[in-house]
Amino acid sequence: MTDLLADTESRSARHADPFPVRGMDAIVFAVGNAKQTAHFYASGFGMRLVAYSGPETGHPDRASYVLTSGSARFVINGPVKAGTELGAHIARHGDGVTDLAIEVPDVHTAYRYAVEHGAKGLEEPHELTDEHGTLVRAAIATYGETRHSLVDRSRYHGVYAPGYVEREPLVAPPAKRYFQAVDHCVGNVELGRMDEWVEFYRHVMGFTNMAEFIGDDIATEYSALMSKVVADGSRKVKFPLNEPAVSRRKSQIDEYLEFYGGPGVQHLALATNDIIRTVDAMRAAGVEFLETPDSYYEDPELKARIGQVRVPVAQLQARHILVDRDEDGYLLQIFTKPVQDRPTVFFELIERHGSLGFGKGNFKALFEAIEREQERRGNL
Ligand code: TYF
Ligand code: FE
Repeated sequence: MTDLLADTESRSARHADPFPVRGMDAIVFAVGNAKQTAHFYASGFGMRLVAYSGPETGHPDRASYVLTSGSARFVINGPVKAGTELGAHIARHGDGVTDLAIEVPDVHTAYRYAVEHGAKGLEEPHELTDEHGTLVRAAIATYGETRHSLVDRSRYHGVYAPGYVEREPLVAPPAKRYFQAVDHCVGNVELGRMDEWVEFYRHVMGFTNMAEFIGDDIATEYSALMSKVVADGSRKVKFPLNEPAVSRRKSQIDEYLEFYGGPGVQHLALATNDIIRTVDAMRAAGVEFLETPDSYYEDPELKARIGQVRVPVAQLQARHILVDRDEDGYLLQIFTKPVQDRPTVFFELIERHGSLGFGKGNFKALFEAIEREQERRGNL
């Protein structure tokens, strides 16, 4: 009996998550013109503007717009005067992502664990309080000038955070949201540094490797990049990491690193449960997607590989939606073109039906589509 208990205890200790997370809290963007970017995510991505902070609310240096779609939250920050650090960040990188904020049950414990395991602390745990409750925050550094804020909002009931006011939508949100969650957030790091960053997430946050990766073989054949995926114990937070691979062509990751001025967030995947409707709505609103040649859909191999999916292949083909199947199920996915003039940040829409992967079967078609765009820009 005692033995059995001891055994159960050691087993649960072994399986205890060293860094429990609740999910992504927010994707924080730094942009030159927050008002116009907020409009883009409202009109193009169907997001609802819910909160605002800026000069009118006691922040003379910046404007911040908070938009949501289901559990996904974007915070758009832009400078409102000359000479700010935010403005200098934008001068260095262009518009981009500054913070992949993670919601945790206990900020103090998470921050201490991360710093003790080698993270650089950027903000010690601190409380922010207003009439809606208390929010706890801290922040650690990750690749490039990107950070992970750690946020506990379990005792906060306001619309976003102290210092923000509720704000009515700019554009009437669509009757049905276009996406309901952030599926994964991808970082680009320098040549030869991917494994260091995988180790960083393993040590600092207790994340583990997921099965999907792009190794040397695929890299030299067609992708010009290598990739590994780390995730928290519950798989709610998934961070693929890319590095350029040496190949005959200039890697899309090198193009990113050159135009962003260093490592940073490359793409954000948004989970939808109706990719057909979402792509139609976003395209109608002017969002541009990568194109996939008809040969992808006409390949007899495709039908054999994917089997039966919820819509006829013709409907996917008409919209350039990609499809992949693995042992757990299938997924539908599509990629936008970069959402700013620099070839840096882009989005993915993903509709999962069992598959936990990232579209391994589509890597070739996807990377060919990305390279066609790179060539059009004169960067190949
Ligand atoms: O997140 C992923 O792994 C997929 C595939 O530069 C991918 O979306 C990987 C690397 C890349 C673009 C897409
Ligand atoms: Fe992805």
